[in-house]
Amino acid sequence: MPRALISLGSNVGDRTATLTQALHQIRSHPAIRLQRVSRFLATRPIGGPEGQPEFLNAAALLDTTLSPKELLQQLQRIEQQFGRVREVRWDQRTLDLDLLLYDDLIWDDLIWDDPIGSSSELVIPHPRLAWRGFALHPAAEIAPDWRHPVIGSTLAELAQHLRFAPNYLAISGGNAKRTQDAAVRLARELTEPSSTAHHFEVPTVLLSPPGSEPTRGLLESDSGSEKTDLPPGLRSLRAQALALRQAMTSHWNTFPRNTWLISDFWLPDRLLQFPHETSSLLQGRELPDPYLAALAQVDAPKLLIWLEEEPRTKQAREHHENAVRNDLLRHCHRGPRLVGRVGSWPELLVEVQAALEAMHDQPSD
Ligand code: PH2
Ligand code: MG
Ligand code: MG
Repeated sequence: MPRALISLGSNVGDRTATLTQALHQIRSHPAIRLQRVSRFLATRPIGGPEGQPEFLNAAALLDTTLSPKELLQQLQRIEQQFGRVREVRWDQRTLDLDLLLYDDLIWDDLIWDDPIGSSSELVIPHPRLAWRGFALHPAAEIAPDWRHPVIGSTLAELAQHLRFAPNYLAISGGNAKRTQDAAVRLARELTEPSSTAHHFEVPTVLLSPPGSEPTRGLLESDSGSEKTDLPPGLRSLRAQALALRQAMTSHWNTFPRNTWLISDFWLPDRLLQFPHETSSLLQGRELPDPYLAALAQVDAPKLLIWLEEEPRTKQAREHHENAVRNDLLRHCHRGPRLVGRVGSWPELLVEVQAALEAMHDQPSD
């Protein structure tokens, strides 16, 4: 029987009673068997209008013969019974029930070319699960070994990542001008006190000017121990890894741990400039060990911002460069990824702000 993982949230009225009654409703559905329920976790409201009350969040593990779409409809029916009205995005609510995972299904209307009617909000896995502590921690409590089908890590590993990865945000966009713009704008707008409910200190932004070799000095100073017959892509990757590592060290020697470091590049993207060396990736093989070792020199970003061209058509996804990018992603990133559409800046800013807030304070038990 298929299994599903759902999240529950409430921040209006008697939250404990609401979650308890909602679980009772779920349990009494003939096609659902409720297997496990997490503890109820009090969480700070993330995103949406200011001044909302605190949330109570939980997760539940089910067996069900309902399809994902049928299950979503059931969840929405229960939300309505508790007087849920959808007007403002991320507004306070009596009850929110979200479908997080359904077996190892990857369901995205863009991939399936199915608009899924009015329920186009059905994207599985839930696109924000991996960076939202209020959803991930209860989920990892009851299903630690469930492997996220897109990211490839278990929920326990993702929860660890969220707790312990340093506050480093990398931007990948396949185009240096674009990622640089995004890094500069993000740093500016995130630190602007008036523009955000939550004020972020983002004191370090690492920029790699288009066409420049930001790590030349390091490459030379390292050349004594570096074999010169190494493939150029590997040399370049190693050099940039060293530079990034040095920048990270100096950032966290200078600033508190909760400040963010942003880079306008994602280290593995460097390999896109060396298509001959990376052709093995496209054939579905593993990235060779020396490359993995170079990448392992630096901490993974806590969040990867993944800029994509508009429109995200099937053809664009299958385009050669995207294919290599997607291969790199599969091989090199085991953390959350926020997909941003190039050219829709306000939406991206709102998403990133909410994501940073959601990652900011993690329960430590
Ligand atoms: N849900 C949201 C937005 N923000 N914040 C908390 N703490 N808990 C939630 O469940 C929640 C939220 C959108 O569904
Ligand atoms: Mg929700
Ligand atoms: Mg919802």
